[in-house]
Amino acid sequence: MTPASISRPLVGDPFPEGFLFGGATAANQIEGAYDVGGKGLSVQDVLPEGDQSPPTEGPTAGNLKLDAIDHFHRYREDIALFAEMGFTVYRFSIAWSRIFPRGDEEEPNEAGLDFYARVLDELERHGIEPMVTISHYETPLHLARGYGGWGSRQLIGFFERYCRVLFERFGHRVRYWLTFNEINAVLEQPFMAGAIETPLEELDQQTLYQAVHHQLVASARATRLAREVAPNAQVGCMLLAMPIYPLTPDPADVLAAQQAEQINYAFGDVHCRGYYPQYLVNRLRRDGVELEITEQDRIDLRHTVDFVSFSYYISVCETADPERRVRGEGNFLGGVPNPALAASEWGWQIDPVGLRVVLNAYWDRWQKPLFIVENGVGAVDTVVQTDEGPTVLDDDRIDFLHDHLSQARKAIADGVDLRGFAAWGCIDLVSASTAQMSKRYGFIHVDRADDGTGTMRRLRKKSFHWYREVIASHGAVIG
Ligand code: BGP
Repeated sequence: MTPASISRPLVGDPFPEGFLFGGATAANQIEGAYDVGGKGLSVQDVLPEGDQSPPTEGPTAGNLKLDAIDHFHRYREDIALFAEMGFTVYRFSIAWSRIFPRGDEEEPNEAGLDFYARVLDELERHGIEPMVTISHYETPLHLARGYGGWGSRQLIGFFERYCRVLFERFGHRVRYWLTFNEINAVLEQPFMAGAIETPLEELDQQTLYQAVHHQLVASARATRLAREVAPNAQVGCMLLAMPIYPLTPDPADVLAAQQAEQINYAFGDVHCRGYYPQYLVNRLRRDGVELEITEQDRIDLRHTVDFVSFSYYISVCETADPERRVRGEGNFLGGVPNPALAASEWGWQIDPVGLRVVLNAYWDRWQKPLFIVENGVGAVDTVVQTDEGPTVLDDDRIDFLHDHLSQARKAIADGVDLRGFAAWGCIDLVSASTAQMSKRYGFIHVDRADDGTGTMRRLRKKSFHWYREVIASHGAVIG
């Protein structure tokens, strides 16, 4: 990916030409049809409560992801709605277990490939640029239970085989590829993100960081492979971005925040620099972790990414004072709460300026084009009757997205090379952390409740019309 033009916009200018606006989803949160067309089980099919309770033996009634929002059968209708909003990019994931049902087969499942070929047909028909996440918290369950998940080096080979199939089949149709969704999340979510069934409290650092290493090598190998098989493809890493502020100006807090931040930076550093940063090497050594890194691993890691993509929802604080180090309520993404910020209904603190902080920090650090591939707010929505029919008057969601886009635009004016914005959960979907339907992010309402009832009818919310204007004006309506 070549650097953006040297003429950067000034504050108040519209988003740069070619800036992509759209939305993002993940297969396990929208498709449903969990056992249709030869699909195998993924780790999500045994997580009926997200990360709120341990995995079940097999799929159970009440796991909303099994049917999700039935996008598998309604993708045409959904993509037509995205097109109506004017999306120029749509990020979705390919379910690994649709392509390799167990994960360790030699040959792919053609029915699974056919589904995504049809999704791509539809996007092409509407002129929407696809962006594909290769692994979005949906490792085949067999790789978790038969191999110990990403703790096993063998997964690198299985992942590479899966990537080869994707690049060979779709490399000429898909320009933007993301390897692992929120790759740093494995540190907090070993099962969802790393297919490791041992609970975090019982998991030793050695196994955890070895799994991290395997994913980093797999990601680099995917990048290398893309260059061979699909030369027009651009491969990006995908990070969970979460700026960590010092809780107070006490230098001890500033240092604690910096050290906590490094743990997340390490993932981007490896992807962008091609080797482990010294601070991580030293820290692991201090903690008695001895990574098994082969010579070939080191060579593979040198295949650095073309761009950096990330999700952004919240910022958190850190302190050196153990008494004040109390995690906030927000599930999935913890951290010490910031006394200056309000929170969403799920306890996620809302910090638009933090997005500008992240954008500047990432750009300064890595000098790679950036892409915001997730941002939004999970909220309870109420369907109301209006003269134009039923809708959701989601002004809070509009304000949230407006304020974040506004900060993104300011970061561009600061000099950041930002290429696009994909709103998370552009259509209501099943939450990753809580597996609820009621935690809604979409511009499009889906009639399905937490108890699984509902018609699955799609409805345009007020934010649907707002986002259409944002895109039509190429962001000029953003203050
Ligand atoms: C990110 C995940 C997404 C998505 C989002 C919102 O961490 O990449 O899959 O779900 O968070 O989180 P939640 O669904 O828990 O509200």
